[in-house]
Amino acid sequence: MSIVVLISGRGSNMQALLDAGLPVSAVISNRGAAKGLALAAAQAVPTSVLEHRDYARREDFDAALAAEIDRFGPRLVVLAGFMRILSPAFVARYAGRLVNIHPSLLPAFTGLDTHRRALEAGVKLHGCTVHFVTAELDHGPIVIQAAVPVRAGDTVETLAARVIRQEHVVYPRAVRWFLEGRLAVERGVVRVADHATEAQWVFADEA
Ligand code: NHR
Ligand code: GAR
Repeated sequence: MSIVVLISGRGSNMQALLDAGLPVSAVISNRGAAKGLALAAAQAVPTSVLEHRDYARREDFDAALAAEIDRFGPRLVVLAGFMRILSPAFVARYAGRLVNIHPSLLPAFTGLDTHRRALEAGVKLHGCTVHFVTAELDHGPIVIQAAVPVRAGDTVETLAARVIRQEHVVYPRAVRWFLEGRLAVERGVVRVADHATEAQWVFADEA
């Protein structure tokens, strides 16, 4: 009943999952330089690195990644700041047990550089979304969202800092729901069984 976490960088979402006591059996990065690897190792979590540049084709990388994940037999695969688009074959292999956290209120601002684009668009609410991963980038069923205000004078850095605090709130909650077997997807809509106290949304009107 474990999870494998895929990272590319800092690993603060990975850390939030560990801090929540969730059963992380391995952390895998596509970049040997990812800071999160050292964080995981310091907590005795097994780590591995598969440099995507070592693979000629995207499908070759994805096949090697799947083989590495499967060594740990996880119930759920969690993308936490993982920056490689995954092929349809990879997504199909983990259908219904692969989740991502995206730094925007989807379906707005799919893709990269979300905070800059949100500021340029002048939106007044921004946030993050945990979603099941499907072959279409950032379009899978939505598990939970957190909204934060966009404040006058915000920069990419101040806005990103406000959003990531909420990422660390909603991602552990979503993963725990999954492991408790409480998530159901019906016609693309995710519902949580028996969540009298925990909502599928967060508003955070704070610094
Ligand atoms: N794969 C699929 N099939 N579907 C999704 O929804 C995915 C996915 C892989 C990653 C995370 C994601 C995000 O939350 C994610 C969702 C990377 C890129 C990207 O363009 C886009 C979205 C996301 C992650 N990556 C470039 C690539 O060529 C590389 C960029 C880089 O290395 O810095 O893969 O936004
Ligand atoms: C997070 O903000 C996450 O939502 C975002 O990258 C950051 C990773 O931080 N993910 C993406 O942009 C995916 N394309 P972390 O490494 O500290 O968790």
